[in-house]
Amino acid sequence: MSDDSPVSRGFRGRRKPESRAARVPPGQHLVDDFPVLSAGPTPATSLETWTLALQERGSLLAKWTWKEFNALPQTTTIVDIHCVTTWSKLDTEWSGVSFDTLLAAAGLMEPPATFVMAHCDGGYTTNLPCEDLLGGKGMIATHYDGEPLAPDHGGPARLLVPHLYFWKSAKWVRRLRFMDEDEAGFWEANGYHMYGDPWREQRYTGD
Ligand SMILES: Nc1nc2c(c(=O)[nH]1)N[C@H]1C(S)=C(S)[C@@H](COP(=O)(O)O)O[C@H]1N2
Ligand SMILES: [Mo]
Repeated sequence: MSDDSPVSRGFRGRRKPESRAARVPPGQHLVDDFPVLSAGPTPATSLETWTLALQERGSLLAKWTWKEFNALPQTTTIVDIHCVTTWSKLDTEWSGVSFDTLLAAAGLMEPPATFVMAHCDGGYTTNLPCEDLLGGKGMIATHYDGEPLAPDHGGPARLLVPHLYFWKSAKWVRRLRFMDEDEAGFWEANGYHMYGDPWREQRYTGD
């Protein structure tokens, strides 16, 4: 179809708003600001003592200091995020280290277990299938919109798993603990869904 065809022009004209709406999961609405949702106070962690660890059954698989972590290959991604409290935000830009890169840096060919629990400063936890972090689907983000991640949004580093409800994107993450069986994290033990797919509206236990 040629570029000056009225059919093509009309199609493109309608397409943009439609495609934005198509990116909003059921029961969600778009916001332009970036709300802060935290179950407790924002912890203050010194970059001198910050470490990120991979752990399995009580044993340490790998650990990076802030300096070591930032020397790992970095990736940038632009994704839509969906909070269970019904706000969604399109085209958010994040940089950091993908879970794939982290595994490789730890000398692991694949995750050593089926599930993972993210542990954070302040005590927050959330559980995920490892599969949901693979293939570029999950990362440890240190930058938002080209700037170091603000403390309220999880700085210095947070998990980012945008295809699941945003409570799975653990702020101030410090440790990923591999688990053979799925265990409930903080919100999951308080009535939220174990998986949390926004496209299937898996908000609460039983959804
Ligand atoms: N450590 C920690 N991570 C957390 C939370 C929290 O309370 N503590 N809240 C979760 C919830 S419910 C949401 S919606 C997002 C909010 O991230 P934001 O404050 O950057 O918007 O962080 C998630 N990660
Ligand atoms: Mo949330």
